[in-house]
Amino acid sequence: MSKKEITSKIPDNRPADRKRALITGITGQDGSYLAELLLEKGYEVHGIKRRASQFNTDRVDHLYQDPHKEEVRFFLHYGDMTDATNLIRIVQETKPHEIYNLAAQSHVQVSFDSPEYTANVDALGTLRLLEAIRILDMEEETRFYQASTSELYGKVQETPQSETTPFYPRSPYAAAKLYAYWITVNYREAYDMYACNGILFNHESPRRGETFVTRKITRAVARIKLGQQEKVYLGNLDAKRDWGHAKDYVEGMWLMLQQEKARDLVLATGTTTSVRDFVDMAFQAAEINVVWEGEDRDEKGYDAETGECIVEVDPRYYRPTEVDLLLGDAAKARETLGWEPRYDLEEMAEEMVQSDMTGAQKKAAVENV
Ligand code: NDP
Ligand code: GDR
Repeated sequence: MSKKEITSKIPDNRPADRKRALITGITGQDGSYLAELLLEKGYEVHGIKRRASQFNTDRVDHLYQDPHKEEVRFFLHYGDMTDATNLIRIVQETKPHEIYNLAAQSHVQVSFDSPEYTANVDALGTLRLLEAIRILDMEEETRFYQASTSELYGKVQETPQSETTPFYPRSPYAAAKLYAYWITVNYREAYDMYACNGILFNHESPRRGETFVTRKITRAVARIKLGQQEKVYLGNLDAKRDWGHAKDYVEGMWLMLQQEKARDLVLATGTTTSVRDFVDMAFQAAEINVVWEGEDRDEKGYDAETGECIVEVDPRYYRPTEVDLLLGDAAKARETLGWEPRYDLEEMAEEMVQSDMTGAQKKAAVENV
């Protein structure tokens, strides 16, 4: 056996006509749903995972296939968006027809603490991957999807926001994603690549990271309901977001790579909701009466009767510059892809609360053993 055969994880007997996809960020919320979707469609799916001191593949563990068996279609490769040679090797070995670049330091608030790292991963990481395709002469055979974001709109210029709305980034995260957006457009124009941006508005699910606001809220609802937590501290309750379900959005990503011509498209629900209203929705799903404190005490009916407070504003969660209002117009995606979101927000809030309730119960059961 040659050294090459030992280090490569990919069997050489794979069918040549099978579609191959490479997903960066496969261990994240969107990566895990996209991997499920592509496997269902018959793809061979390759994903990049980071080395960590503990297992970090929870979201895709159910997709794991024993590499010793025949007909394996799911592969994970160690890698990092900051490591160009590693990316080149993975692209070379996997020879993907489609690359979905979902890897990112994706937390807006964290990007104010780690701006340089965020730029390295989110902006330069995208460049590294595009260059890998070019260095390997794969421009004609490989299609590229870039996970762009409604954060690009930032400071409100107009609503609803569409493909023609000017960008005004309001965080190091958004500024890095702005570079990634334009370098994707530039590689499409300069090298005739099929490369496109999905400008996706916020999308959530039970798999959403625990520190994003919807999940932070639904997790707190579950823990408060079960008596494991007393209250939840939040930042700006007036921010409004166009929240959809991640399952709908990964389908849009796939559709964007199946068109005749690459184009940049907005995916959004067309409805916006404040953080405050999402709090109400989530607590209602668990039949808990919300009691507010802090800045909202007077205005929002602090419950003097019970005296309990379960939601409090803590300015430490305020951002140096905030994106006040996101509301997307996905008419172009509807028209060109036939894409429509299927989930509504209330339904999703309920699903998230239920899932967090199950998780909290399981954890309590384990701790009580
Ligand atoms: P997550 O934060 O859940 O997942 C991010 C993924 O990127 C994880 O797999 C993470 O790995 C990986 N990652 C982070 N840093 C690196 C690195 N240096 N090298 C390799 N991989 C890395 O994000 P989502 O799934 O929610 O979002 C997917 C993409 O879509 C992101 O690019 C995000 O910015 C963008 N986006 C998300 C929206 C949303 O509402 N969810 C809306 C618009 C855009 P690990 O698990 O090891 O941390
Ligand atoms: P966002 O998501 O910044 O829109 O980025 P997040 O859920 O972090 O914040 C949404 C809004 O809620 C306000 N907020 C809080 N946010 C957090 N995280 N924690 C709090 O306690 C809290 N209290 C109020 C925020 O100020 C903000 O206005 C997400 C990410 O997935 C990005 O990667 C993606 O590009 C965009 O969505 C579209």
